[in-house]
Amino acid sequence: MIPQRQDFPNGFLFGAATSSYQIEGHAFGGAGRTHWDDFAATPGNTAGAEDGAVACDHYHRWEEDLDLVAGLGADVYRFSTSWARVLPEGRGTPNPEGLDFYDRLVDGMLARGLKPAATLYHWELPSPLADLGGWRNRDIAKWFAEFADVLCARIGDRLWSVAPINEPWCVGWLSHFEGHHAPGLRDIRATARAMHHVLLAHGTALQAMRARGMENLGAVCNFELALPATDSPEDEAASRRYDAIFNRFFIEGMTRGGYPAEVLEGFAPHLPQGWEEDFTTIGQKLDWFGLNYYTCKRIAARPGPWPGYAEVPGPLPKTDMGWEICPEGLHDFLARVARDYTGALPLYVTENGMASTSGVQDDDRIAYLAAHLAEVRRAADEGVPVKGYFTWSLMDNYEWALGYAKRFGLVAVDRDSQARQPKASYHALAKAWAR
Ligand code: IFM
Repeated sequence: MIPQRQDFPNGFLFGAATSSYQIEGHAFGGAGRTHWDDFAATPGNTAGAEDGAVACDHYHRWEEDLDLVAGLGADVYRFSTSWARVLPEGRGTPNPEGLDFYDRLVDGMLARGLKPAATLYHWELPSPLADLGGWRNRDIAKWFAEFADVLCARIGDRLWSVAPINEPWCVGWLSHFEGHHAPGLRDIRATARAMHHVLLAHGTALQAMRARGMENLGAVCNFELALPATDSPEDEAASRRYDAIFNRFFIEGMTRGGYPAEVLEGFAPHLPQGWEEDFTTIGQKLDWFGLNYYTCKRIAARPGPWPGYAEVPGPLPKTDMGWEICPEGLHDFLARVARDYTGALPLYVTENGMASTSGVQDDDRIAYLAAHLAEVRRAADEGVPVKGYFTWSLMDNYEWALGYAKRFGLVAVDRDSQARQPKASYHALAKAWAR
């Protein structure tokens, strides 16, 4: 059974999360081209060459979608804003339709009693900025702060919280080292620069928002429990390297003013000149910290160049992503982040959920959510300052390189008619979150 609202500390917030490119329909409303449009248009990069041109048509159906969030009993709705919808060229003249859209959306949340929790960037880089090197170009920190300023001049007065960038690991490593996400590079120098510039842009955007007097500004990183495939010293060292790249690089940049030695082993020759001087900007004050958590990974040593590891299959039941279901990892990360990095700062689980093929009778998703919420509750009971939980995702949507086949939603979306149908998990959460 899903733990109930009353099982959590007073004032604990529940919500659902989505992102702009995954649901809005980027062909609508004068949005500019993004590097995801380019990536998807290149054969072999996304399942069925699918892209976010139409997605869930949220651009036109946002009122119905916000009604669904409200019907869930949610307190807060985590959404993201598309840089290319607001600034089609990435810089310069804003798209009035784009700003109007986010203005309506935020007012729509407030009208339904939902707190708007914005993420400024959830991966749709404007193509004209990609042409200039995208995240490899240090100037992106300036461009991103300009975007933050233009957007927040319009809606910043009504946002409950803001995080500049969703999952820096995906923006940096997954997209520039593994090549699975746009821009699809496999290049260590590009990766080192992108990962550093993501943090720099996080800092400049926070500065721009603070200059506007905005509050409740945070950061959202993803975490994966790294487990050595065997107890050999080689596998243990490999899993420490995985942990340092995935789980430590970004949070240590933000909170400790440096990078883990295990990452510098590979990155030192490739980081941009003067990177050590950037931590004053990167280490801006945070009001909260968000953790996205889905799974654990088994890591084995592999011969070859740094980082010298490979993921190997583990024994636990898996979601439709092939990800092992490992709920205690969520508890462990909440406790670890508070203990090692953020102390008394409020923590939020900003994403957690599963892809499933079970359609609207998604008992597997109910079990997944129940198990993970129980771990959040365990952490809260132990005194970890976790203050809220968002599930990913409100509705089935564009799962990036995997297209529309991977279904994370509490609400099913018919790909032809765009009809929304709440699943059993939606009803179960609505019952658990009732006030
Ligand atoms: O769909 C993604 C989301 O965009 C970022 N976090 C993980 C989700 C599931 O893969």
